[in-house]
Amino acid sequence: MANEDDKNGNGQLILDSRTKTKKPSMYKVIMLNDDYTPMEFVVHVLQKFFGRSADEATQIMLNVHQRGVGVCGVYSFEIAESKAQKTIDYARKNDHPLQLQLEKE
Ligand code: TYC
Repeated sequence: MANEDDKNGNGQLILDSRTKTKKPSMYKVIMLNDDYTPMEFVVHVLQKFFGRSADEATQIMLNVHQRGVGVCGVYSFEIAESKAQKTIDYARKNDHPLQLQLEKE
């Protein structure tokens, strides 16, 4: 709370220069390759849960397929966790083993 010590001669509030505001950490949602999830399903979830266009989703899916991992997107922790969990739940409901992980930036 501000008190008289926090004000200058004109009664204006002086903000403490030591007061630090930290930006929230960002998290990558990483998608892992597997041998069973169909390519079309991966493209579909990248569009449905990560707002990717058909072209972007196809490119990300092919990267994961060829290199083993790929980035679906970067979000605050809560959003990243929610998107990863919804995607995994949806994959399980459709009997696919698709796996995702969070990685702090
Ligand atoms: N490797 C899978 C296949 O050949 C496709 C795939 C791509 C699966 C990306 C998972 O995260 C993944 N059907």
